[in-house]
This record gives sequence, C-alpha cells and structure tokens, in this order.
Amino acid sequence: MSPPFIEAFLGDITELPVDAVVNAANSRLAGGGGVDGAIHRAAGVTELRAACATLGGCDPGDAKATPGFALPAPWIIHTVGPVWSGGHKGEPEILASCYRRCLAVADELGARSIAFPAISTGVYGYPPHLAAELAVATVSTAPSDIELVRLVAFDTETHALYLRFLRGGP
Ligand code: AR6
Repeated sequence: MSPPFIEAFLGDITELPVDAVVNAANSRLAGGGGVDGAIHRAAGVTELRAACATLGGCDPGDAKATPGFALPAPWIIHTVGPVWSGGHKGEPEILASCYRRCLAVADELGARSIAFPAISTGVYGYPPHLAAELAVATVSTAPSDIELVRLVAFDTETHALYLRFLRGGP
C-alpha cells in the first residue's frame, strides 16, 4: 500500500477512462443537477436511476457503488457531501469521510484509478479553497490500494487550488 499518484485535472469527469468515477450525489440518490446530472446523462438516466433506487439512499459521508453503464468508467461511486452551514456542524469531518469511504469502496471493487469531482463545492456551498485543501490532505493520507487519484476541477479556479495544494503550498 504505497501512496497514490495524485493529479489535478481540468475537465468533464464523465469522459475519464478511470476504474471509478465519484458522483457528488444527494442522500436519496435521486439524481439532480451539477455533476450528478452530468453523470446520469452520460451513464444513461434510466439505467443509473434504476441502479441507484436499489441502494436505499446514502448518508452524508458514506459511499455506495453502481455500474458505470455507458460511461468509460466501469464503476460509479456515489457519495454525499455535507451542506455547508458555516463549518461548525461537522462539515470537514463529513467531507473527509466522503473521500475516505470512496477510496475504501474503490478498494472493495478492485479499482486502481479513481476520479473525484470537487464534492460539495457547487450547490452544497462548501468554500472551494477549504474543500480543495481537505481533498488533497485526505487522499494523500488515506490507506488504499488505489494507484492513481484524479482530482477533477470543472473551473480554472478550482484547478489552480488543486495544483497549489498538491505542490504543498499554503
Ligand atoms: N465534471 C466535473 N466536475 C463537475 C461537472 C462535470 N461534468 N459538473 C459540475 N462539476 P455539484 P455538490 C463540478 O453542485 O455541491 C446535485 O443536484 C462543479 O463545478 O455538482 O456536492 C446533487 O444531486 C462543482 O465544482 O455538487 C446534490 O443534490 C462540483 O462539481 C447536490 O447537487 C460539485 O458541484 C450536491 O451538491
């Protein structure tokens, strides 16, 4: 179990040929907007909705897998980030748990590469710089058999944050 190679990537997570793509879902796993909507559209709405409906929802900080259907990635790992409400309601612990649980589920699937979106930084309002710092710190220290972690930014600001924290910057 050596630390994974972690890279920042700017672009659409649904196009990535990794073993597992992480979805920033809601606790009902009911589909939605943002990256969740993009993943449903690219995977196939009918198939992915049906697979999610069998999972019984997902608690914030937890993660559950479905097949990737029409995605290049064979697996989707659905996780539910915290809704930001000032940072004193356990948001950092829940967000760190999302990253750790996704890596653990990826291990169970035998995945060696995984791509994460910037969980909670869209509709759920988590400040992007705090989320990026926590994402880098958590994936660099969580034990797993994953060899490649791609931290996927959908905007240049988030991409710059990942590059900065990956270089060990403040
Ligand atoms: N590829 C990579 N990143 C993306 C893509 C994409 N195709 N599309 C958006 N992002 P959000 P949340 C980025 O709102 O804050 C949904 O309705 C986006 O720019 O998707 O965890 C769910 O059903 C942002 O940086 O997720 C939940 O109800 C990041 O993905 C709720 O939103 C996360 O933004 C979850 O909110």
